[in-house]
Amino acid sequence: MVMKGNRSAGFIVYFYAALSSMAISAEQPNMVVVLVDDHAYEAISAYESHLKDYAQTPTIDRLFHEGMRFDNMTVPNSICSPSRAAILTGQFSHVNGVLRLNGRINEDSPQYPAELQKLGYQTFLVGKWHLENSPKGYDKHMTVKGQGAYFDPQLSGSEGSWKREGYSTDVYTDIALDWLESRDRKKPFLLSLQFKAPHHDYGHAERYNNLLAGVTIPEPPTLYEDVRREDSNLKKLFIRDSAFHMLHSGRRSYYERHQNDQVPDAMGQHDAKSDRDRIRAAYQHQIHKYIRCIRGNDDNLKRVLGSLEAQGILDDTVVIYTSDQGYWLGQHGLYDKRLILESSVRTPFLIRYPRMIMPASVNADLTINIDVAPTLLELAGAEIPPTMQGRSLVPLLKGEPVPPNWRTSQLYTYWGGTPKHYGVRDKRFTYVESDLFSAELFDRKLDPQQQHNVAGNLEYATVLRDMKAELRKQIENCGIGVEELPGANVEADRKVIAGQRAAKGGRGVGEGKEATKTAGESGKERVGTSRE
Ligand SMILES: [Ca+2]
Repeated sequence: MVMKGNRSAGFIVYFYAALSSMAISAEQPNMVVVLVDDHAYEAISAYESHLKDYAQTPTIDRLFHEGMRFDNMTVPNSICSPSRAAILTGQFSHVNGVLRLNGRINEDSPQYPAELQKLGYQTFLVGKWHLENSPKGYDKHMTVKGQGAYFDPQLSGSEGSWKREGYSTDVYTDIALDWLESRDRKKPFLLSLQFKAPHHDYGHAERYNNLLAGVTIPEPPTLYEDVRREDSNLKKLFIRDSAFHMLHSGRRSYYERHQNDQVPDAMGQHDAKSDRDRIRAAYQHQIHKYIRCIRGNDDNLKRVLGSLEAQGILDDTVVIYTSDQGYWLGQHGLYDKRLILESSVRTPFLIRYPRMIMPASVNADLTINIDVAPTLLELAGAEIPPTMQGRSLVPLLKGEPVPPNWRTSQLYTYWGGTPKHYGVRDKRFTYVESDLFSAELFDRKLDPQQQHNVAGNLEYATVLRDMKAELRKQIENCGIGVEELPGANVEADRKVIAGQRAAKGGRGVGEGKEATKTAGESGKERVGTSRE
């Protein structure tokens, strides 16, 4: 489904005429994929959230004004390494093997940069990587270890080892621009530019020290929701065992972590005896620092677009800005991500490619970031490996109706900490199961802030039954064994599962596809030690 932006009918007729004459010319477009860390869609002004007048991102917005914004793009596992693996492989975590932080992609999983490289693309990667395996399919790559540092990052890779002075987002972009301007101009290219920003603790460039200083930034409607007293065990267990509440965490809360921060990011004046005021101050601290941080992402994207424009190749280049997940900016009193709930599971995705995409388009279909790899491969004219589980978004980019057999919900699985859980999200409902609590159901139409678990309400009995059936359908379609579901003992069951798979001849590989994949070993990843 595509809704057109505010454009006159005359312009649209002209635009389609122009499209038909241009569509053939760029057979192998260049690709710039800017993958950042923990950038909430609410903090991109093109998404028009309560923050739009404060978290201003004019260059990221440009990708929407001259391209397409995706409003229902989710991640299958809302944490860094698994989400990055899903983007690279086009596979769910249980197939590509990266269930938790610092995982290793299975050897037999395809990776889209390698497929592009086979087609003759020049490929370059710089920035945060956060997977155990080395980059594959890149002619040159320079990445930081783990999270990397916000300042003076240490990079290593195909070009040796570099210590660079400066703010990481600026440094990564400097390196990307050097490569962009010195590459072989006769070949198409893939540039993967991967910022650490705006990951906690939102380090920002000095030039933004005073951005919005003294300004009170709007709060999300659920900042003071007390999840300790609610009907959702998903939220309760999450704050009990993590640090990710502004004040009421089982481990050091946001407030405790930051109450002694220094200027220019000092915690503001507040009443230390009032829980509510501490939450207020913690949120204002977070959101100021976060906005100062993302401003650096935006101004560096501007440099990239400027270089493409100066080289005369901007319209021959697919430019994507996306994040490895969404992020809570005070919703439910939380920060961080990890749960199936909105703000965490939904990720921003904006794409500019005027040879195919109508300006200011909005897509609201159910998409998952495993769709990115098949999309890029189709755009390049490559064959999509049959073991990729995602679907190409090219028909949606063209503004065509959603293809037949498109997914009816998005599968979600999370193994990374308490509570392990899994579920499905469709256009209205979010349904979640866990071995630790009874199923939960959220009706996002009547309760867009997801404050109420309605699984126990009689009037939702039919919905609950249908969503349970939908989850079972996705589990079957996506080829995850019940023994593999989060909460099961994956390590112990791995051999059993592999044996069953071999006996059955494979696993399902995605919606509308035949089960052709032979048993891959899942649960192969190393359990990470990093906590974020
Ligand atoms: Ca992340």
